[in-house]
Amino acid sequence: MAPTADLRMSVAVIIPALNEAESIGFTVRELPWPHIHECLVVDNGSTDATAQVAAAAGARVVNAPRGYGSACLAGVAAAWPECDILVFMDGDGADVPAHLPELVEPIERGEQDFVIGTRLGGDRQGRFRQPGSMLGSQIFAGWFVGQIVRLVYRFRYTDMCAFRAIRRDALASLNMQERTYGWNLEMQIKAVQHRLRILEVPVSYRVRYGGVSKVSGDWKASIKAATRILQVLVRVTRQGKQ
Ligand SMILES: Nc1nc2c(ncn2[C@@H]2O[C@H](COP(=O)(O)OP(=O)(O)OP(=O)(O)O)[C@@H](O)[C@H]2O)c(=O)[nH]1
Ligand SMILES: [Mg+2]
Repeated sequence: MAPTADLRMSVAVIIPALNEAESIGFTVRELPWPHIHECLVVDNGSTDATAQVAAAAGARVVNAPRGYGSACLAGVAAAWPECDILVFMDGDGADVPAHLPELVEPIERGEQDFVIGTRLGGDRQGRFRQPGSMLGSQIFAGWFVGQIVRLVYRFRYTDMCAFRAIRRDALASLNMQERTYGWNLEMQIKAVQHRLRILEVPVSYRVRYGGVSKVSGDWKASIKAATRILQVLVRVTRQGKQ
């Protein structure tokens, strides 16, 4: 990617949200608005007032077919053309959007193409991980995947944090395929395969603001997500760069 500094890059924040009426208003309002051009909340079939609450808080709401990856892809497609940095984060209030400038600025300075949060930064730089915000299985999954990617590609991730920023043209070059929970991992592996300049930044992480977990709090959904993540790990590493 072009190693040029462009301090006028526009940022779109993309938030996949499924039945997050209790949290999405807080999440959207908490964004550091002076740093962003627009916020897209991607709703796919919420049966609560997610869309209305998000719109009232200042987001543009778009709809997508079911699935976390489908929601992210729909957000990418809908982002205004002038937005050249895309930030992804969850809609449950767990991510701390005050860190957004730290994710975005290395890209604006032309130093990185992909900057990903890690929730395992301990209390480095005043970061915190609220007790109960991450299950042991989530920490293990990030570690395990990090080890496999390191063995295959000699690049070490410590987490599969959903809070991340990427140059829009770099993301387009990855040709993302995943429509469900493997989306985050597919992006990480393909970023390494495509030799993007990648930086992990420690971020804080909280217990969700309200509402019900779609993944970690439900063991059936957790098994489904873990299976999907493993499938993506095998598929994307076996296929190699495409
Ligand atoms: N659009 C869309 N969003 C989804 C879907 N599944 C989950 N989400 C959103 O993806 C984000 C992550 O899901 P969570 O339920 O927070 O998963 P989690 O972080 O493992 O669980 P918690 O520990 O409760 O936070 C949230 O913003 C969800 O609303 C989906 O199928 N479509
Ligand atoms: Mg969550």
